[in-house]
Amino acid sequence: IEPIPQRPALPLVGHAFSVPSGADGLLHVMKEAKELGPLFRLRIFGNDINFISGLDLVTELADETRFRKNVHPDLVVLRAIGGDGLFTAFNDEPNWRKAHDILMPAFSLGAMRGYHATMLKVARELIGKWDRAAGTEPVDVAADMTRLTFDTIGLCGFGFDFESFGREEAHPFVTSLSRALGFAQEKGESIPGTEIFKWRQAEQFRGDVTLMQGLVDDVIRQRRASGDQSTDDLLGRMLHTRDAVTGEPLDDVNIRHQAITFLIAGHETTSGALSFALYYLTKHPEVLARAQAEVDALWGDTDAPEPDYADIGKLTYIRQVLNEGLRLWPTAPVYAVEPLEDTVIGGKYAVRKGESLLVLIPQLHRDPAWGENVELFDPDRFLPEREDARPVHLFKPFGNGERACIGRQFALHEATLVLALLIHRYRLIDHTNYQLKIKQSLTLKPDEFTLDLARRTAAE
Ligand code: MNH
Repeated sequence: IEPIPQRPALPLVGHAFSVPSGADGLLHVMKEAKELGPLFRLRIFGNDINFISGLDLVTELADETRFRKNVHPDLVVLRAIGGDGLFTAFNDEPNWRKAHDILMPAFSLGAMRGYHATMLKVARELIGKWDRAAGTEPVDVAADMTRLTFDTIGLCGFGFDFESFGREEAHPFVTSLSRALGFAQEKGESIPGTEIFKWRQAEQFRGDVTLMQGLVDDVIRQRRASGDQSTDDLLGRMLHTRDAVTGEPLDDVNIRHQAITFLIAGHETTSGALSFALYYLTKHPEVLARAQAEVDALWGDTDAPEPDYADIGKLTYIRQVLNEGLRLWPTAPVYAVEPLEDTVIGGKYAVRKGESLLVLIPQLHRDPAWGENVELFDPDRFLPEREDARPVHLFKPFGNGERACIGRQFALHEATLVLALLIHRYRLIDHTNYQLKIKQSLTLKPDEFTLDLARRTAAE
């Protein structure tokens, strides 16, 4: 048995003062992982955090007979928003399995067929906005991707139109959410005990949570009042189906938690994934050209393509581009597991039952098993014929095991459709010679990334 690698720590504060806040904190721990290895420990005010980033350890930790999801301190803070909703539920809360079983059918590959037309409708609203901007003014990429993904989950999941493209500013839910996530993140990073000095922010946080809950309650009330009994979307399933095991439906408080969870989890990460993909396409003209060749082969140079459901499966290179973006910047950059019993990992490190083991996904995605030049954006890493050769746990943007992302197919269907439509229609003009700056508010996005657009002509 060997001690877990860590730098010398100061008394009481440990390593707290050497870790910068926000996205710089993520870059800092990525750099530490490069120097200290696939497992290292930070001590923050007496709390140990174990960072895992090597393929072998991630593979070992994927074994669900030995490890399960850990609701780490940042997620505990989020329970003030999502309660026992799927994302923030403790493993032993009965509502997790109940909701999981009730909602799974709404996320099958087949279910995507039902969402396709709605996803397309929202994509066309984005295109309407970008057409007006083309040649006139730059677009704020992440802000518009957030408009798109938020409206999409609102309509597909809840039959509710947030009308984000009709607003100058972000929807109030999105504004409250980003402030609340910022507060939650700061709380996780701050010196224990100093929260009491942040009463003003704490009050703001409570107000933001109240706004989000109020909005969700309105959406649920409207559906109930409509008398609509269908079970075609997330809300319909939650309101009108019963759990097969207990024969019970979800209770009202839990439906509210699930609804908030889906409105959040269903848009933030997909928005970031689309933004990173557009960033990398802008910086890699040869990749963009191949991607455009793929969409042109499907839709020609028509002004008004009519993508159908089956087209999405044919856009394999677009999917590779999205995957490669998620490799370099997995927009939900960590997930945590805990041992079911005291155990030894990596053959030599003792860890305790319930201890938080944080998988640092961006660093796993730079493991030497990816080959040389791991920083290079190269969608060919995801060529279909290379998929089988890749170790199963080398690519984990959607987490692990039964607590992995339920919305994965949804995110990929939506993102593939939208990315394909955008590059079919526009030239992406890097008018600021943008240098990637990562913004982190729990999820990752390129910060202040704007593009000038021009409509493509047949020759381009
Ligand atoms: Mn999603 C869990 C990443 C899109 C709904 N998601 C997770 C986890 C990761 C993740 C990682 C595991 C977290 C953990 O172990 O603590 N999710 C993503 C990424 C995208 C994404 C990178 C887009 C790209 N997620 C979506 C979409 C939805 C969604 C879209 C809904 C429509 N995700 C969830 C839910 C969970 C989750 C719900 C929690 C599942 C569970 O624990 O049962």
